Amino acid sequence: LPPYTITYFPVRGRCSAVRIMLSDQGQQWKEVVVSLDEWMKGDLKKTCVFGQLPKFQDGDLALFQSNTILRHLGRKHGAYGKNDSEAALIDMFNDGVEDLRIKYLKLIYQEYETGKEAYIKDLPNHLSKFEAVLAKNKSGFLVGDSISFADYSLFDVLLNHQVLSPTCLDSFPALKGFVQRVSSRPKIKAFLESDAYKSLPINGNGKQ
Ligand code: 0HH
Repeated sequence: LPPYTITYFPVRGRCSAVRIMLSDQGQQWKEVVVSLDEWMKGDLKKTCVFGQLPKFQDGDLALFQSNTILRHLGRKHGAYGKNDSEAALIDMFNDGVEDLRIKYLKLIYQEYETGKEAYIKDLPNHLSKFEAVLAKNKSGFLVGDSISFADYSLFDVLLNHQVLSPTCLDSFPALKGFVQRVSSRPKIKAFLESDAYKSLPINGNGKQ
């Protein structure tokens, strides 16, 4: 029986990096898919610490907050740096990815029609920061010489942005190389090619 359970809506959304990470780490997990109708009944919401999904269960431990889930898996599976300094830098980059993710979600859910053009125009200002980090760290990862939960989150956000704007990485060779390398890790490649991944929309409102 897999020790992990993800309870979430039928989207990639805030679980995509978690699922990519679990796949790459060779883990199995159970999915509990919550329809919008089911959610609207309100019973599940009442049991969620912040009234939101995803929920992640590791045996008896129930976690909310997608970045908390990533950190927990980082600790358990050796994807949180090799010392406190690396862990702090990984936290920093993950928070940077979260800032970009929030901007992206605001565009998708609040101002897609009116804001897309300006968003894409401003995007290099954000991508260039991650480009500089990856260009400097020759290992190909954000921090140190092995993959961390922040890499999985950056990877997921970059995949979403390539759907939003297919050419957005063209002037960022380090980011392009990063996406290519992470995509071709065998377990990630298999997951990205699976129906479990492909059948889910990125977002809940049909925009991407
Ligand atoms: N900071 C939290 C985290 O990182 C944010 C969680 C959050 O925003 O975990 N949860 C949202 C769902 S994520 C939530 O629970 C966005 C996906 C929306 C999919 C909608 C359903 C589509 C069905 C096809 N929202 C519900 C709520 O707040 O009541």
